Amino acid sequence: MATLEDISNIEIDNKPPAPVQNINKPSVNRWNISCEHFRYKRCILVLICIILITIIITVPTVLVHKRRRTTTSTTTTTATAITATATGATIRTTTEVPLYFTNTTKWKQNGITIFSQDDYDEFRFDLNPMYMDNNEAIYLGEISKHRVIKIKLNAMNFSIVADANDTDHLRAPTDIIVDKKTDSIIICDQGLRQIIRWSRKNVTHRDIMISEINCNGLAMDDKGSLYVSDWLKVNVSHWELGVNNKSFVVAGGNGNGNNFEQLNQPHFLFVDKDYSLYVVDKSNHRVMKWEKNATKGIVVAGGNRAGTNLTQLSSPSGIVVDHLGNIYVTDTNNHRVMRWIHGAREGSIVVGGNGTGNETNQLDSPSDLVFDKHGNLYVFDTVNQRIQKFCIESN
Ligand SMILES: *[C@@H]1O[C@H](CO)[C@@H](O)[C@H](O)[C@H]1NC(C)=O
Ligand SMILES: *[C@@H]1O[C@H](CO)[C@@H](O)[C@H](O)[C@H]1NC(C)=O
Ligand SMILES: *[C@@H]1O[C@H](CO)[C@@H](O)[C@H](O)[C@H]1NC(C)=O
Ligand SMILES: *[C@@H]1O[C@H](CO)[C@@H](O)[C@H](O)[C@H]1NC(C)=O
Ligand SMILES: *[C@@H]1O[C@H](CO)[C@@H](O)[C@H](O)[C@H]1NC(C)=O
Ligand SMILES: *[C@@H]1O[C@H](CO)[C@@H](O)[C@H](O)[C@H]1NC(C)=O
Ligand SMILES: *[C@@H]1O[C@H](CO)[C@@H](O)[C@H](O)[C@H]1NC(C)=O
Ligand SMILES: *[C@@H]1O[C@H](CO)[C@@H](O)[C@H](O)[C@H]1NC(C)=O
Ligand SMILES: *[C@@H]1O[C@H](CO)[C@@H](O)[C@H](O)[C@H]1NC(C)=O
Ligand SMILES: CC(=O)N[C@H]1CO[C@H](CO)[C@@H](O)[C@@H]1O
Repeated sequence: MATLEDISNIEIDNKPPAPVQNINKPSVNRWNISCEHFRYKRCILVLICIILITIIITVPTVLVHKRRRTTTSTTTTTATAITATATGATIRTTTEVPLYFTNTTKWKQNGITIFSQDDYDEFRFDLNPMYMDNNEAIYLGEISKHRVIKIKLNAMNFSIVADANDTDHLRAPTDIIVDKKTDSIIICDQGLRQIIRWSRKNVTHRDIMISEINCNGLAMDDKGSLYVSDWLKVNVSHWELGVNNKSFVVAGGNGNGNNFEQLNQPHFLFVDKDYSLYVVDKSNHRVMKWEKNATKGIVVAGGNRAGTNLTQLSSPSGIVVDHLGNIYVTDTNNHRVMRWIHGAREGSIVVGGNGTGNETNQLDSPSDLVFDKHGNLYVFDTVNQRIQKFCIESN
């Protein structure tokens, strides 16, 4: 039996029949390109440490009251900054978001391909979902391959965590979450109309958590409650599993439409620390925010029909919301990633927006997005069948 150790070390031989592939393609060099800011940041950290040590050594000897006060304030500020960086990715809702993003954080416009699905020989348009796990690996749901693969961020290898050529167990994973408490992957299995929990310790151990649901997207809050978007019922339901299996509608549920209490193709979801739910309302080309217990949503991005203006989105899919309430959304049919500052009437382009194509500054129908703890952005670039990494440039 495969254990967690096996999976995380990618010990292929000990796993049940799961094809593991190594990508030995030219991307080896690209993979090893680290973002320059890392080195820069590290240098700054080292400098700060040196300064701190110097200060600590100097302060007791120089007993000038005023100077000591200045030193104290410097130390406090630095310590806060370091803490913020260290705890950057601890608040976990749908995905991990660094806490130090500002209204003007920028990313390099040219992406690095860290993974590509070279083995496909036909055109596919799967809005594959991603999940960032502990900044060490990205889980990618491959919808038409009926499986979830784990891509390690520091190596060229990737492993298939939940293989499902056996379509009795997994068919079309449209969204994924890693649940650390139970050490499992929770998969929205649209093909089999269920939410399943797949153990990472024992890959043959699976539980059906919710059945008969036409799930599109998934989110989990810090209490472990699940939120599931249902494209057919056009609602998002909230589930407290294990306790009483109680569920209730938290968004939509009023049929297809574009009123504030309606949705049209609810897709990916995000829950923030106040339990506000962000729903990518795909066919309304907008993002809705449903505050806890709200009976209708608020348009927080798009909502001006499909189009390419900065006030518009066109069939958006992926979403991440940072601690400022700024929204990052993949504007799929505009081939770009947008940021909508909290309360803004229009968005700004984060990356892409240079037409369709496979150049490094282009995207072609991006589906999902995730960030690592350094703030680097990863986008699943659907038609190009690759994951692009965009290094953070400035904060
Ligand atoms: C799953 O399907 C792929 C492609 O059809 C094949 O290469 C692979 O060997 C299959 N794996 C298993 C375990 O059957
Ligand atoms: C970021 O933008 C929001 C909305 O415009 C504003 O309220 C906030 O003060 C800005 N934050 C900073 C640090 O500029
Ligand atoms: C990839 O995996 C192979 C065997 O599974 C191993 O020999 C190799 O060192 C791994 N490469 C990296 C970069 O981890
Ligand atoms: C793994 O899970 C399967 C199915 O639940 C079970 O039959 C098997 O005993 C488990 N193996 C281990 C080592 O726990
Ligand atoms: C909740 O649902 C799960 C899966 O259907 C089931 O195994 C469990 O017994 C249920 N628990 C309660 C309290 O109904
Ligand atoms: C909302 O979705 C759930 C799960 O699919 C379903 O059971 C329920 O009937 C729906 N409710 C409404 C009001 O649409
Ligand atoms: C939301 O509703 C629940 C019961 O449905 C209630 O216990 C809770 O206090 C409400 N929260 C707010 C913020 O109104
Ligand atoms: C897009 O913006 C331009 C310039 O601001 C404006 O002329 C045009 O009407 C806008 N289009 C739509 C569909 O809003
Ligand atoms: C990029 O697109 C061009 C034009 O469509 C094509 O010729 C080329 O093979 C593509 N490159 C890759 C790496 O797919
Ligand atoms: C809209 C637009 O032109 N976006 C970007 C295209 O790519 C270059 C870099 O190659 C960026 O500078 C643009 O902002």
